[in-house]
Amino acid sequence: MTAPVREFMRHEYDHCLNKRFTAVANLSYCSKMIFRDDGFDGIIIFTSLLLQMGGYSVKKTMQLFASFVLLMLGLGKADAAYTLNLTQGVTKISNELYDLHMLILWICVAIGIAVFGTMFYSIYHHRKSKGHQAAQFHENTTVEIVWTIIPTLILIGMAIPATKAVIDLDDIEDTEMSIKVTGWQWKWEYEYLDTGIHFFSSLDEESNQARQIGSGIDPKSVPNYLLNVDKPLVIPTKTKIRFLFTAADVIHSWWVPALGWKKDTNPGFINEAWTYVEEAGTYRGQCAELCGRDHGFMPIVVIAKEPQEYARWVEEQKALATAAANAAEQEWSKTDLIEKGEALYVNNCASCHMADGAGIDGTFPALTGSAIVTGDMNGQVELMLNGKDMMPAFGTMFNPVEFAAVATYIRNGLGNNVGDSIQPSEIKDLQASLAD
Ligand code: HEC
Ligand SMILES: [Cu+2]
Repeated sequence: MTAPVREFMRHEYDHCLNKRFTAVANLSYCSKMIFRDDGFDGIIIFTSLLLQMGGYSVKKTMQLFASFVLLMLGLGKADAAYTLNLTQGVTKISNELYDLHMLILWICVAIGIAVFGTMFYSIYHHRKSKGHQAAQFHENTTVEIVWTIIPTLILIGMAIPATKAVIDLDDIEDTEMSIKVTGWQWKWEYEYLDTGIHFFSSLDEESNQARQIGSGIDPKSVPNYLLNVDKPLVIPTKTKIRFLFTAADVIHSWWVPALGWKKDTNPGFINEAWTYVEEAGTYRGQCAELCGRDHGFMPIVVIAKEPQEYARWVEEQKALATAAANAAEQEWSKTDLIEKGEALYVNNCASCHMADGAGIDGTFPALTGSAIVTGDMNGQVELMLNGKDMMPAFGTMFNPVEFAAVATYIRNGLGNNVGDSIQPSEIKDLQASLAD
């Protein structure tokens, strides 16, 4: 903001505060936050004029309205979480949508002012007490043609940019890479179709612990509470990326506000979208479809990296995949499996079977003392591989080591004491037969 405008504004604020302003005015004072270079000068001067009018003529109502406008502007700029407007986002399409939104908003504001202005003007100036008489005509062809043509032109004027934006939203031509996103109760699966990178992304451990009833952990002490994941989706900046969306159980919806759109993920369907992120950064979102008990606990984190850094990340992931494949070939001790399995259980099974394995009566069976868990290993492994009703299929969700670890843990933890274990190499063969 330019210095004269800043000066003008400060004067206006002080002026207002000296007058009859009370709590609302003090709140509107927050909007001093807009004393930044953000191109809001015009709106600010306009609002100040309103304030001035408020001070001198129409008094209270106008003052309240003016301070409310300032309040919105002020808080909006001061804290992104409380902004009332659409976020501008960080992608080509989000900016286009934002511009469209602002254009339509201002058209509506202009229409509103014109229509209500005329109306209030007429009501006030042509009132009966002044001796005005109602005109007694109807059916005026010229007026009817005018009030049909003008709105039609306005609608066409709005439809042109809107159609362009909708077409751009669907334009998945020339994408440079594709990522398949699958919604699960309650996590996200990401498959990079070009490099074969594949992982699941669930609520981070800290949020997960804090959210448990009676955890005693203050959610405010957890950074990005319920908006953080164990493994974020990493994408390159300045690259046109195609997303394919589907779901494995119920309908979910993948929503990262900074990307500008939200897509439903439906079982049996594939939806498409694309993005082109301009700036490196961390962008957070959530599942936006009511998808069951833990709907509120499936956040999304997208980390956009510069292309070279992204390439480095891809190499790291490939190395990790090789290491995991090697680990699956090794012989694992029962103790190591149980230790690894416990952490995996907390993140992947406890939301249904409960942290202590007690389940929820009538919905999720207890694993403690379960006939399947204490029975034949093959029966339990088969159920975990293929799933059953509400029990998700973990066949592809875990790598062989992870699968063997959880399978071993539930038999030797949660109050069970079966004593046996299963090797990752056996799981690997079972998974391979699943893929056929
Ligand atoms: C979305 C909720 C959900 C999650 C998450 C889940 N399960 Fe289940 N699980 C179920 C349901 C429901 C059943 C009952 C299935 C049936 O018999 O129809 C079940 C059954 C089981 C059974 C058989 C128990 C019995 O006595 O019938 C085992 C074993 C099991 N789950 C293990 C696991 C493991 C291990 C995990 C984590 C890797 C897990 N489940 C994650 C919902 C879940
Ligand atoms: Cu969901």
